[in-house]
Amino acid sequence: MGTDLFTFGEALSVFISSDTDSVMSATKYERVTAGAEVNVAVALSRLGLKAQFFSRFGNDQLGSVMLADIEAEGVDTSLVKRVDSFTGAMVRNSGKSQAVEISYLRKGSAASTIEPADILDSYISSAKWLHTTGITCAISQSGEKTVKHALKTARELGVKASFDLNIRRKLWSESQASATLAPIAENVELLIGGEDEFKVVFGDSDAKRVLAQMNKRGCKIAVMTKGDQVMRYSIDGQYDEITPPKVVAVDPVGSGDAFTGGSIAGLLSGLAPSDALKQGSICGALVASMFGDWTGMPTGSAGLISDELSKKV
Ligand code: KDG
Repeated sequence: MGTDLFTFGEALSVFISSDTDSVMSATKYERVTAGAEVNVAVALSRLGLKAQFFSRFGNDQLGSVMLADIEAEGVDTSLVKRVDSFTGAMVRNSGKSQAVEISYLRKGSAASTIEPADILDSYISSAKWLHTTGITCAISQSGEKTVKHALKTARELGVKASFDLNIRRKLWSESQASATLAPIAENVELLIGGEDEFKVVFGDSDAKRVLAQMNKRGCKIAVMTKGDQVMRYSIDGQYDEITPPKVVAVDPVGSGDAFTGGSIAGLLSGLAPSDALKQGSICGALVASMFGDWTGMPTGSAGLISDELSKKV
């Protein structure tokens, strides 16, 4: 049976300090499951589409509980491999009273051993859309090779793909990110990056200029986000902007993935690209208004949020 989305990457257990807003003083933590690609898979599933997530998880309890969390969201994890390693994690403060500071426990993790042979052509050919990110390129060389392999396969098979630059500065330097990601960020249906990420990868944060350049590189829909501020985009050379809905932002982590997931779902459901991006921006704002990477992600059907919700937000 086919799926709407196939995506892969590293899922993490995120430990968020709950008694104080600093890892330096906290003694209590809440654990949630997250990770950029799995967040996108959950977004599509919440909107009533079929999403399949692949990764390598360790043979450990964290791996088991995270898989249970992802499956509880209706995401298909049947292709996942369990390997003799540990499942990655991230520790952070809540960000209620100060900036979010993160630490990773992921170098050498199970997911960092993902390799091209893990992604069979049939995983991609049975999907309508492939989503990948720069994070998988940063976690290991085999991760980078796997992203390149999957995007190439999608192109050969005529499956639409998206790529989110998603630079994680704790995983690699800006010069490494630029050298690796610039050649990958081309010929995809949807390219997403933050203003600062375009600056790092392409040396240019002038939205009109750099987004037009992305269209010329074969990225049909190129989007430049800037947190909760105006989002700039260019579709086949046509530049425009969207002002995201205003919400009380509680936890912005995960909102970019909700934007991406909401936009992909809209595109798959047949919305015009600008309307799909508007739906994405509503999803992103709602996720930022609640704690956790996907807690605030709205539900919907056939890839669409309800009319009521889109009018209300
Ligand atoms: O996009 C949200 C992610 O940043 C978060 O879930 C953790 O995947 C993550 C990462 O690599 O930082």
